[in-house]
Amino acid sequence: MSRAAERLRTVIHHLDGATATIVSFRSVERSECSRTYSFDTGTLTPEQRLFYEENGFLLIKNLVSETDIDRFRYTFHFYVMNELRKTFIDIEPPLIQYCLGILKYVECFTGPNIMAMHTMLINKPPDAGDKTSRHPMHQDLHYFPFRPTDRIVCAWTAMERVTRQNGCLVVLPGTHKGALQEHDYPDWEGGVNKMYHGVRDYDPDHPRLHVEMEKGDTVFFHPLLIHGSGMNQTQGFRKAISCHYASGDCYYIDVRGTTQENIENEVKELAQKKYGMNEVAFKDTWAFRGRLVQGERTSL
Ligand SMILES: O=C(O)CCC(=O)C(=O)O
Repeated sequence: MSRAAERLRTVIHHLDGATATIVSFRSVERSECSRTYSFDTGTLTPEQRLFYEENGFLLIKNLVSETDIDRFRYTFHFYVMNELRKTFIDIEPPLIQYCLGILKYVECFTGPNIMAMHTMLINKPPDAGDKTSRHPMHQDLHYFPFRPTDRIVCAWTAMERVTRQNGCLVVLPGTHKGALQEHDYPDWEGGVNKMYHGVRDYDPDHPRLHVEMEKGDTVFFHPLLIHGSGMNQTQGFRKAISCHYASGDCYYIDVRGTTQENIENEVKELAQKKYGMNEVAFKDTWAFRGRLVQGERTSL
């Protein structure tokens, strides 16, 4: 057996051993020695699991069909047109269909009980020359008042060919093994987007990868993975659809006094301004959006 194959076998054996020792998800996060980022459900190959364990992301080619993507795209277009005319249209059903369609993969990261916490159709505009179409390097966990970290995953699907030219995702492989870092608005000339916080300090020499994708390709990534996206230098809107999932066994935490306090305050301010909600808690803004999509929920 080659050294690489032997190493793969050892790591997978270790991962599955660790998975078998899981008593509850809470105990996994508290016990560093049994930390694992994926489950053996039979969907991912050992190589794919190992890749995710080591890099914090995994690209699955051609996961969402062209027909489905075109349907999401059409609904989005219809939604925007109706928004302009101030007519209400429910965009939820197609987005939920997206969330439901990829659960076989999602459960490899969350386990069998799955909540869809946040679904987005990301319509990245052509850059107007001020570089505001960039998304600063960040960790998604900054926005989440729930844990454990390793049972949260983002799925991000390209709705068209996504390249460096139109602002593909950029990831720093392996950074999911680090801690949640301080985030704030980047010191960029030109301008920044509301709530687009970035990691204050990260190693500028850390290897970075531009994740170029074809329509329907989907990348799954860990909430501590440092990632962002570049400028859209084309004339078109670059479209992607994404969903953040969490295990139904995740639980809310109080982020007061942590690095997440700044985003909590900003979200509360927005809820006050936009909806006149004075007493809304950060976790309520998530509880309101989260939906059970498979299995059971215990506390989210
Ligand atoms: O779609 C993009 O440009 C970036 C998305 C992203 O980083 C996120 O949603 O966390």
